[in-house]
Amino acid sequence: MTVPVFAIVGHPNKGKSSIVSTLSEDESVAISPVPGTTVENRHYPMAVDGETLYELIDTPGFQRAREALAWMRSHAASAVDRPDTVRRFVDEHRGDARFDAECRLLTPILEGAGILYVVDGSRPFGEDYEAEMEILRWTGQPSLALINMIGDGDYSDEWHRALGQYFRIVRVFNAMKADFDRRVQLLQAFGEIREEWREALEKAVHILREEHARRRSLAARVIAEMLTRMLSHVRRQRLAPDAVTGEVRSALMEEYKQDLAGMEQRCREEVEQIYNHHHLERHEALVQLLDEDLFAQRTWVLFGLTRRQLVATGALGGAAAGGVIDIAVHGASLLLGSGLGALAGGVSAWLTSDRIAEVKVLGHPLGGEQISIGPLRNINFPYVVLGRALLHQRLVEQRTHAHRGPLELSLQPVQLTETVTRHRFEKLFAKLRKQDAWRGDLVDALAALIEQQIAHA
Ligand SMILES: Nc1nc2c(ncn2[C@@H]2O[C@H](COP(=O)(O)OP(=O)(O)O)[C@@H](O)[C@H]2O)c(=O)[nH]1
Ligand SMILES: [Mg+2]
Repeated sequence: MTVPVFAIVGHPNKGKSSIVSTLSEDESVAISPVPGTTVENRHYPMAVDGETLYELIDTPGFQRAREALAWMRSHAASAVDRPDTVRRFVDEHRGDARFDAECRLLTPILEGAGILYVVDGSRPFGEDYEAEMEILRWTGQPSLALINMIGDGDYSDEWHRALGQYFRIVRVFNAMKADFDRRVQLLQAFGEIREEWREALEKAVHILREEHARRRSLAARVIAEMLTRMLSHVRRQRLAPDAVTGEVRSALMEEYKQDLAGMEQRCREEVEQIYNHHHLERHEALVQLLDEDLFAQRTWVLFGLTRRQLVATGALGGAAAGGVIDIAVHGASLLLGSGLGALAGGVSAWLTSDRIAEVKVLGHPLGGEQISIGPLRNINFPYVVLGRALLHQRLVEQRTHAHRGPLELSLQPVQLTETVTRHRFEKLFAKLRKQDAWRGDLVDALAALIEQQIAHA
């Protein structure tokens, strides 16, 4: 099957490279507010598992369309002659600096690439564009027009009318915001412009859909593995005979927290890789919420469960069974039947970020003592981490590769809204807290639950 190839053409600075970047999922495409940034044709294949589904060619923008058209008009004998006249134009002006852009962008089209003509629908239509569209029509190649909305204005109606005279298919496509479904719709439209590409593009859509689901499943697994690792994390340190226990203990607790924060960072990187985002900037003002310290109170208020939710989840019951409640202090009142109120009060210390895991002083196998922190006992912690991970996954999935700069936090934090769901998670968290060795079945179950959450978001 021949791989469909599309040349993205248009005026300078109308978002051509942005569209190429989004459709090829390639963040290396040069995008810039400076016109003339793209000076050479570049080929960007969209490949899944090594198989190229389609290829996009980023081209420089038209520079002298009117002059070029004037030349062609004066050299074409009849309409039949038009594609050959364009060819002659390119042949005769190769190496002529004046028509460098025109020659470059027309070459792949004359070699059989489909045309994607890009305009900015936030700016008015102007006569300059007519020469560009006319030249493209002269090539006789199948074509489609895309209206990219860069600014706030909306001239899409007049653009639709103008483009409709030259292109059979005209679509509005926002390179920056296009979600997965939009991209798929566009590929389907590509399939309409040339019959022999239809099959290849239908197949591409099918593969991309599968890939979309596969990525969600992979991301869910990465998140599940991170949570599992966190829940069973332990750090130990031998106490020197003259050490001040309190100091060693706070230093070790700092390290323990850093371990957890590091696991979260690695999880994010892995999720970003899954979505072909290899150089995503995350450490900027807009990411505040995600980059804010995992243990900051604000983070916990936003992502963690409330005490009421935790009670409804059954987490507190599980906590009591897991020995989280200090029985020596609170056990008595429990036995005296003061009920859930007292239970919740006793557990409250474990709901906030400053009580993460149990700290014990134990004998060291080689003599003396050691401090041990972990495994993780905090009931709310996995929900905080899960909420942050789900939000991050969603932002990364929705982000087009044309989007440069830091991740933007335009969404509400993700919370598990249904009690039933929280209950399911809680059961797994409880089991994971108790596991002595890595239990694949629990990780699988957790990954499946997370995948459901991602799908329902
Ligand atoms: N807000 C917004 N800006 C865009 C969009 N598409 C492109 N731009 C910006 O417009 C400028 C030119 O984009 P680029 O893709 O390099 O255009 P090209 O010269 O046609 O290849 C860059 O600053 C882009 O960030 C869009 O859909 N929305
Ligand atoms: Mg460009």
